[in-house]
Formats: sequence, structure tokens, C-alpha cells
Amino acid sequence: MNTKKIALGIALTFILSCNLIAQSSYQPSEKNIKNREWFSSAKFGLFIHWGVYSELAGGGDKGVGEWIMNNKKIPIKQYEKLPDFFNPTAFNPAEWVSMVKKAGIKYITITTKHHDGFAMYDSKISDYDVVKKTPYGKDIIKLLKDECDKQGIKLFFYYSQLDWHHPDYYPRGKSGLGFTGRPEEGDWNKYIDYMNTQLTELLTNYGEVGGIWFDGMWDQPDTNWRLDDTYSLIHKLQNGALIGSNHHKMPFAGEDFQMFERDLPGENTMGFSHTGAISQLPLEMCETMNGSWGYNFVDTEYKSSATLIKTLVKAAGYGANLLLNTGPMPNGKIQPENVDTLLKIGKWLEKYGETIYGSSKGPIRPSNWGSSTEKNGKVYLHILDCKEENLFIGKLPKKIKLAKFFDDQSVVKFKETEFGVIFNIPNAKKKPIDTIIEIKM
Ligand code: JFZ
Repeated sequence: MNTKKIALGIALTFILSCNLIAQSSYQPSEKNIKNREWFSSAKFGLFIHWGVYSELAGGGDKGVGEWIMNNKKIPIKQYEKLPDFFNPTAFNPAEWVSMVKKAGIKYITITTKHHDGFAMYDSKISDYDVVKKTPYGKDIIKLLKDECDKQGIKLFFYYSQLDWHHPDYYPRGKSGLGFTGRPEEGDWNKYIDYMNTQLTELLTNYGEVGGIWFDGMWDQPDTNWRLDDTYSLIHKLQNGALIGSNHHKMPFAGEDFQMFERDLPGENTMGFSHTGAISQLPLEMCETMNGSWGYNFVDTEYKSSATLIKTLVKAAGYGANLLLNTGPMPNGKIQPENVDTLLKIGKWLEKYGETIYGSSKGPIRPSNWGSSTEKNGKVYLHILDCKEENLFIGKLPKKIKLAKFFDDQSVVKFKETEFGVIFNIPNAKKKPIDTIIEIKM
């Protein structure tokens, strides 16, 4: 072998191993770890999908909201007219955040840019934003962030890596193809630089943010997204910001929490998750209140507050947060049906939040009958579905000292066997949504 080749080999090995080190050597800052703890204890967040797509309200198709540009094959030239009509004069961030607090929600994650590429904030690197292109002319993200700061709610930024508008999002992935009218060429690295600049704006102009919620990598999973650049940039700008990504895989190095889309951790009823595995990171599942993320006015299949409370309780049984979505209307109001549901959940949490907030997953894995959470040495069994008066659950790690119904603190009868515990739950003690038993071991 000649010396040139050897030198090249050494150089290559060096570059590769540096890259590997960069990937694996991510050490979350102390602040980041503290924020992860806060995040894990928060349990309930509000997801907001809001953009100019809300004007089209699904176009009469259920399940379509923020995807309408792609689904109806609307060329960029036509879609670019939408901002002209975006004027949410009834948007009142104080009202939003007060409602959020009443609902027992601890943080908000809002779309700053969805797949349509339109920025809902004042971007300097692009004209395609709410300040420059709409009659409203105000920075939605700034208005909401200031109000969140005022009322003590953390704000996370959803950011779509996938972009149906930017010419340099090329090569293309699975969506936003021919119909957009973009030339079939582009400079991928320029796009990533653009994205990183937008992220820099978001992380420098709005004070401290909760974190970045990425989405869109699934559009082309095998492309080089230069994640190291993006993630280290974010952690450099705000070392407390938590990064999560909706790529439906096990978390990559540099990410601070793992998310599950419309499924409880480890479940895959939607067919999105490419891994059934649950990592050691804080967990979050997101879910819609009907079947759509962005505003859709024919999708009236709203889930009941009881159903959503059960989802929250099951998520908590996995140690996961529930990020529950609403798609505000083009006038800036939150759908009244959603407000109603959220406030009902809030009422329930007022009474039972003690067993949810700040808890970790309990000793019994969630299953059909319900789930368990654990806090301050107490285990809470959440019985969500039990027709009989006797409920058998698996083995608990220790012997039970005392079991009481959370509601009236009356003693619960139980029998410990070598296979598990049988609890006696008289029908008269059952609650319509969640019968909670408090256990000391
Ligand atoms: C993604 C977005 O596309 C959607 O608009 C919304 O923001 C949601 C929270 O996240 O949803 C996806 C992403 C990927 C797939 C399906 C839904 N997929 O690969 O099948």
C-alpha cells in the first residue's frame, strides 16, 4: 500500500470516528436533565396545529387539515394566495392560555412551520411568513410566547423538516411531489442551512423555549438530514431545550424525549411506529380530539372527555405525557367543542390530578382493565374498565399494607395469592371514568 492511501485511510477513519463520537457523546446539560424531569412530571400538554390551511378547514374531507395542499394537489402559486386571507382578528392569546390553565394543561406545542413551509412567526430569512404575507401582520408565535411566559406555561415549537414550498427541498421524498410546480432540482444542503437559520431565529428571538418538536424526517428517512449540526446548534443556543422527533423510530443521539403518534408507547395500532421499543428517555404520546390535526369542519367525530381522560390515565401508566391536539379556526378561536372537552378534563384533573401529575409509571403495566401510577411511595390503581366486582391484577413487587378507594378513603378488601392480587370493588364504589385505589406497600 502506498503512503498516500494509508494517509487517506487514517484520515477517513478519523473523520468517521469523530462523527461517531459526536453522535454518541451527547451529554445533556444539567439544565436539560432538570427540564426532562419537569417534562416527565407535566403529563398533559396541548398540541396546536395552526396555519393558513385552517382557512380551507379540510375542504370537506374528514381527516384532512394541514395536509390539504398535498392531498388536493394545490400548486404553490395558488396556495400562496391563502395568506392574503389569513386575518384571525379573534385570536386572543390570553384567552387561549387561561383556558389551557383551567384545563390542567402544563405546556403547549405549536406549529411554527408545518409541511406547507409557511412560518407562523417573523422570519428574517424568508418572506413566506405571517408578518409579511397576511393582513393580520402580527407574529403569532411571539404573541403566544409572551402570554405563556406571563401565565407560567411552557411553550414548545413544532417544526417541520419536510417542506412542500422551499425550492431547495430536493431530492423530494414521498409527499409534496410534482403538483407544487417547483423545478426538479435544488440544493439539499442549502435547504438544511435554511432550516437551521429558521431554528436559530426561533431559539434566539423568543426567550427560553421548552424545546423543539420535529416532524417530517419520515418523508425521506435515508437522506442525510445533518442531524448532528441541527441538534448541536439547538443545544448550543439553548442547552435546556428538549429535542424530540416524530420519525417513528428509536430516538437518535441528541434527542431528549421519545414520542409516539396516536398510540400509547409500544403500541402500533396506527402502523406508524417502526419500533415497538420504549427508550429510557421521557415519553410523550400525541393524539387528536377528532380525526384531524389542523382545523376540519366536517370532522365532528369528537372523542368524549371520558375517552380522552382514559387515554391520559393510560399514558401516565406508561410514564408518558399526553399531548392532546386542537386545530384553531381561521378566526383565531379554538373550536368550542374542543374548549368544552378540555375544560371537562380539567375538572376531572382538579379532583384526581394528584394521582397523575408528578407520577411515574406504576408497577403494573397498563392493560384492558386500566393502568397504575406511582408517587411519593403510593401506588394508584386506575380501574378504567371492570365489569365484575372482583379484579385480578398481576403480582405487585411488595406486600400491601393498606388499600383505600381514593374518593372516599374507605378500605378496599383484597386477597394476595401467589399469582397476583384480587381486589374487591363493589359496584357502588365504581366511578364512571376511573375508579382509583390508593395502595401503600
Ligand atoms: C405528522 C404530520 O404529517 C401531521 O400533519 C401531524 O403534524 C402529525 C402530528 O405528524 O403525521 C404523520 C407523519 C408520518 C406519517 C403519518 C402521519 N407516516 O409516515 O405515515
